[in-house]
Amino acid sequence: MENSSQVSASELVRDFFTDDSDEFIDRAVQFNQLMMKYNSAIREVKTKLEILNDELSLRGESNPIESIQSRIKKPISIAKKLKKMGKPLTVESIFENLNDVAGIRVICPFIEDIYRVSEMLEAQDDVTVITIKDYIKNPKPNGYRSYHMIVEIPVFFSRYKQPMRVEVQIRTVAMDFWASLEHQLKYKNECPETIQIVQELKECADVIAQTDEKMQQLRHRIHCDK
Ligand code: 0O2
Repeated sequence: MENSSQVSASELVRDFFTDDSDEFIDRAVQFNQLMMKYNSAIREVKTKLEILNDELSLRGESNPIESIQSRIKKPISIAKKLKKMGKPLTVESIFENLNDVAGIRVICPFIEDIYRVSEMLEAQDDVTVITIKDYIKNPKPNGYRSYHMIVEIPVFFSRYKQPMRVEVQIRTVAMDFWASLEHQLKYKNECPETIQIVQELKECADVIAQTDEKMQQLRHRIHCDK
């Protein structure tokens, strides 16, 4: 039995949460709902990719996908990006202005697998390609290579469907190895070594590009392809 001197949970909540906190909770709920939608979109695109990989494998063709990773952008990174863009920090603004809250990284063995995967994804009825950035044909000056797609897919909820955008980065094992190390530079303070490191990373990127090409040629020769 509740002691009359004890404050009930509902009273405590009522006293603790002011009008301001109602708004805070409302926004937090909206933010969580949006992140749930991005998570659902990731699951849909990931499943599509896994099905394609399984199907090709059953047909006796080599798997074009080595592995798939995914992530939801962290709130701090979302806030930094919106601030940099000069956009408001609201749930509506996240949905309208950011294309990479939901991110999928697809790692392929060979360069030709990257284009095969992207074509198969693009060919699906419910996938709309919003943008493509081909940093393999047009590498960044620092040597970064990868194939980026922003795709939109409808996600079905209990009472409605919503088109959600997902960033898909497709790259070879070697490109991924390079990008992972290079990405660490972003979080390091400049030091006297930085210029030299940037130059050596560019050299590594060039070696990796040649190696990716060579491995693909060798694969063709092993399978006696024309
Ligand atoms: P994080 O921490 O990986 O999320 P946009 O997203 O189109 O508004 P941008 O930068 O024009 O902005 O898009 P782009 O060029 O397609 O790059 C998006 C993502 O690709 C980056 O996300 C990185 O993950 C990756 N990327 C692009 N350039 C480089 C690079 O030079 N080195 C490495 N290691 N990764 C790169 P974020 O949000 O910058 O970072």
